[in-house]
Amino acid sequence: MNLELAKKFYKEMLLIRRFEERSAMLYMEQKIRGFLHLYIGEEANAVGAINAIKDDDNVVATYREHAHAIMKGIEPKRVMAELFGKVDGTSRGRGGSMHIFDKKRRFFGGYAIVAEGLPIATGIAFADKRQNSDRVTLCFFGDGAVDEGEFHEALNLASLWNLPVLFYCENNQYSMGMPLKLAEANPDIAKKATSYNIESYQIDGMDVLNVYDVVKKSVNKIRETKKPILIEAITYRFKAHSMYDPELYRSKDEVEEWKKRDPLIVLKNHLKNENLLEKLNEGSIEKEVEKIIDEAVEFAKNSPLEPIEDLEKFVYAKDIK
Ligand SMILES: Cc1ncc(C[n+]2csc(CCOP(=O)(O)OP(=O)(O)O)c2C)c(N)n1
Ligand SMILES: [Mg+2]
Repeated sequence: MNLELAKKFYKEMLLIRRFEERSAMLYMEQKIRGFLHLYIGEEANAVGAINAIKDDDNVVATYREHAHAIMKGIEPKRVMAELFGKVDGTSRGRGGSMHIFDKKRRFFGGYAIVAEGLPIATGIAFADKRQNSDRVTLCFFGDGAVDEGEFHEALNLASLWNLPVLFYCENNQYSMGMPLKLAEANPDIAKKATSYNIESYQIDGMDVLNVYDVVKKSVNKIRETKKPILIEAITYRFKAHSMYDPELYRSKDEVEEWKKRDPLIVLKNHLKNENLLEKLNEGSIEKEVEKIIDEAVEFAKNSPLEPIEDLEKFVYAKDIK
């Protein structure tokens, strides 16, 4: 195992965990308003997958996207400012939690509509292909998106036109309160790719090292062949769907069972098995992470609201640099 990489992944997963926990607290204090969907439990996916692509590659995500934005290189303080609705946020505070976007970092959203990112990712890959670029588009979506026509349309066109997209399904087994097995005639999502002549893999989405390896190989292959691949990562969200969900559709025992496979624990177990756990320095990583989160919150609190006279700016593309 590469110890430096494992340490990096641990720190990044912890950063996301603490970012989300703090966001929930700030939501209760009404510093953050609107919708808020937490990624706690699913960290291995954004961390493993985005570490396996290049800076210049594209990422498209869902409304549960704080982690993906941070992993794509957007500073946590700018993501936090967006959650606060402040002008230093990535979308000047106009989008909030579900609409993080950063063209320079090639982070193309943040979408409130289920499955909205899939056709957009396909379109971005189409543009890259026409410009003879080497980029790959990594498109995250939930198991709920598979119920939508957009999933099937996007997969069909990406395959037909040989587009460089990695479709990455974060199968946390629920779409709000709807269990996957009650929504899909065939809940095997990876298998659905076969109908579109797309290669696919079902993987353990709680193991960051595994996610990193499979995505790395898949992205290399996509760059070479220009054909899409689909990955279905089996994962779990430890918290409610959003801040308004009383979680009546699953038992506490089920949640506790999944917590035994917390991605932070899974990674620590890998280190333990190789007698490397004491080299992790958990305490100092925790302190470093705490500092980043404190600074992000301070920055967001101090950032102003957008002045009212700017309201008509950035409505049309001509205002966007
Ligand atoms: C087209 C559309 N239909 C319904 C909704 C309401 N809705 C918001 S989140 C959600 C669940 C989606 O679940 P999934 O894709 O599995 O993502 P997860 O929340 O589990 O990450 C639904 C149905 C929506 N936003 N868009
Ligand atoms: Mg889901």
